[in-house]
Amino acid sequence: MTTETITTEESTLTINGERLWQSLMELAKIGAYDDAATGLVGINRQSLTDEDREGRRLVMSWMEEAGLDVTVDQMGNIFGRREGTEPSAAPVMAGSHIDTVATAGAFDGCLGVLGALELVRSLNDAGLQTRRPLVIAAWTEEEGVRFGTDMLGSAVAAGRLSLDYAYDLVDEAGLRFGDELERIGFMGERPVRLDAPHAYVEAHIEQGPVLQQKGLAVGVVTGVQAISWQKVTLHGRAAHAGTTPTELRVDAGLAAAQVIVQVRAMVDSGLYGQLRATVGHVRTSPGLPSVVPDLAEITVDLRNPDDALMAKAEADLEAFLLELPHKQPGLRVETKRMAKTTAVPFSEEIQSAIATAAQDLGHETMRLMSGAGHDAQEMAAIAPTAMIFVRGQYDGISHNPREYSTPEDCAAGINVLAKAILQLCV
Ligand code: HGY
Ligand code: MN
Ligand code: MN
Repeated sequence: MTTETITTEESTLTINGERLWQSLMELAKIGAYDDAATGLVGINRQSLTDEDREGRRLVMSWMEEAGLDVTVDQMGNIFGRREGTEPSAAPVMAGSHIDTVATAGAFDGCLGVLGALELVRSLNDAGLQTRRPLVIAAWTEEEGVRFGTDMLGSAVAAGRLSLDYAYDLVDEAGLRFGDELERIGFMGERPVRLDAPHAYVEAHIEQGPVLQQKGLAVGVVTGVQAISWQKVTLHGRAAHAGTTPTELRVDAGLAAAQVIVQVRAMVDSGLYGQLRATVGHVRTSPGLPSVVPDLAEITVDLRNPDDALMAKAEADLEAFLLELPHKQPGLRVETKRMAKTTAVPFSEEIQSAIATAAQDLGHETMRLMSGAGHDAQEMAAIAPTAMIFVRGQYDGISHNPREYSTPEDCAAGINVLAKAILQLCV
């Protein structure tokens, strides 16, 4: 088949929505489990697990079938490169992640990686070549739920975090990131520090209710809000739940509950702008009905679009934690930073490339900020970057097996990605 180079920004390519959907459903089979809470099939493909290795191998085989030059870097980030007519030109990059939380749906991250792959497949079908090279990325440990720091692979590639920091992270079972990366065979040779691409565009399911409420299939993402994750460990004293007088108790479970109530009170106070807060992980020990817990381990996830108000929330939470031992003498409080990212604005230029692409394809869009963290926020540090959101159904629920977008909306979002990328590749 002859290849024709795409030379004008008016070029339009229609992706194969059916093939995209098939690939999404195929990848979703890896890590599938019966979710008791929803009665649906969920996905648990946490990073560097055997399931993740299987998913990685499948996506790499698809990249190779599409003729991409596939490389893996020192963080296990996977890259597929499609050469352009000008190999020395800085590439345009598109991608996301294929690792999932433990109770995931089929779209978070995967839509961005498989959507970029569908663009390549469609370029191949059309016999088209771009001037700039095109690179697809699948980033390691975007979710952060196994090793405790989110956007890990892209943060090291873009230079915010070090390889040593990442390698020494450990999971709940004490398994070290670097060892697990070695174990699954994805500690690649490619140096992890990325040369700045010409641009980076990430398509992602919105994971929130806004596009559905507005009746829009596609949104243009203006940036990402600040994220703060910390682990708080409360040390009390184990004692008999019946014989020990209340005034002699040092109840770690009570202290954990006080923190959970406090973070919601901070949100409701209105003193921290659009603060969002969740204590997602709670573990008490020994976890027995007749024993006052001597240990409680919780995680505190704070989100805020305003860095100054995030800092105020973190400082006020720290002050509250310091007060806890005065409420229960003998209580000891330990905190450990897990993740911290500032609010990140996306490139106006890339946002308008996306908005123009959507408009040319007849899609009405809106600009919205991302409530979730994404690899794009790391790439924004080294290249003009923005994101495309695809409407989610059921109030945009995500990090839950109910996460869903329609084949039509997925195709719409990836057609916009294709058009925006082609404009940027010229
Ligand atoms: O937590 C987040 O915002 C993202 O899903 N890692
Ligand atoms: Mn994601
Ligand atoms: Mn996620």
